[in-house]
Amino acid sequence: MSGEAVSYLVHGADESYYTGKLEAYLRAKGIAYDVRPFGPASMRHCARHTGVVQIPQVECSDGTWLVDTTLIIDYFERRQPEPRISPADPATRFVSLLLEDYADEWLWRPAMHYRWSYPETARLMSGWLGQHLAELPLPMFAHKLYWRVRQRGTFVRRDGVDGRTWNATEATYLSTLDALESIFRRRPFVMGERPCEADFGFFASMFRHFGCDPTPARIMRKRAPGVYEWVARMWNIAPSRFAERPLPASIETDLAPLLGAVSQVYLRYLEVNETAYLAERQQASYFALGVEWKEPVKPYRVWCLDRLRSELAALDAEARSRVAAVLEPTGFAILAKPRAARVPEVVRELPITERGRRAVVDSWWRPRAGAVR
Ligand SMILES: N[C@@H](CCC(=O)N[C@@H](CS)C(=O)NCC(=O)O)C(=O)O
Repeated sequence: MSGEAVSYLVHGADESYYTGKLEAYLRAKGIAYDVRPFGPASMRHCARHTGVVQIPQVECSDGTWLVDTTLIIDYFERRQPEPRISPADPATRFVSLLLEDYADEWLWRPAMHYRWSYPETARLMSGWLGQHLAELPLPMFAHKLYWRVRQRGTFVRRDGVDGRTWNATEATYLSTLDALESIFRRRPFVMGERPCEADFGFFASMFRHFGCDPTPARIMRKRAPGVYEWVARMWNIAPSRFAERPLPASIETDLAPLLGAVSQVYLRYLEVNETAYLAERQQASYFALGVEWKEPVKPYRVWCLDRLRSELAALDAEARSRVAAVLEPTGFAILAKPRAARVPEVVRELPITERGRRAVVDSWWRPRAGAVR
């Protein structure tokens, strides 16, 4: 199918984790787009079409809509395959998707912590985000206060970061920097000579939060200059910069620290989140990185695990055994389980062509009070 006539308007923000991820992907594909900074009215407009209050959301000139960066990448990989981002080798592609999901979801908490727990960064970023509320008749200090209270309350404190988990939260960022730094000493992108899903997953936090917010950016520049350079390489990406290079076709051994964290920490957490969801509990609690975490159950991440399971189930025996060989047995076993009895219906198939859905949900796919109708 040709997408030439369609133009893309990204409702998003210069401060946003997932908007940065999507922009880098569109730049890599050579897909032209415009960004419109979100505000209360534009979010209502988006939610009327997609049922979701989150950014980014893509309004296509043919009247269709795209949401969820993981699905948007998958959508364009099928619609406009060249230059290809997704590895052709099935086991390598699975690991790329697994790392993308891990980076998207597990680095969100440290990214929010570094932005909202340190006053210098929180002051700056609440000012930036305050601009998005300009259409509301309130003074700037009120907009700034709103963001500081909302973001720190929802995404830091209520998401399990306190005095006991503070160091473990920061250790996640620091160990990821170390793992990526040693990879970028050997090659330009996470899995090989050109970017794949895993690069865009890591880019979400590494660009807009860790690479730009003053507190974590200072750490990145000092501790991991190779990661800092990769952030710029990813932002300056264009088809001509990688299209002639080979697609990654093997799982390099230096991915072991990242895949170890996926197996030992992330997949176990995903399983706990799923069990709590199925039991209709509001909270998930688990031990990881030497501490106990308590956080809200996230329906969206039940869907993430389900999606990874479906991808693994679609592999042939040879590809599955190559994936099993790079994961710890317990992590692989979680992925190899059958689908859960109940999986939330998260995003309708892309592109979204019909207006509205049953209920408006937030970015963790929880029903939103005061839904837009
Ligand atoms: N899985 C979604 C996540 C999108 C998301 O969580 N975006 C954040 C901003 S970067 C958001 O809109 N959060 C909603 C909120 O703050 O309520 C994606 O990949 O696009």
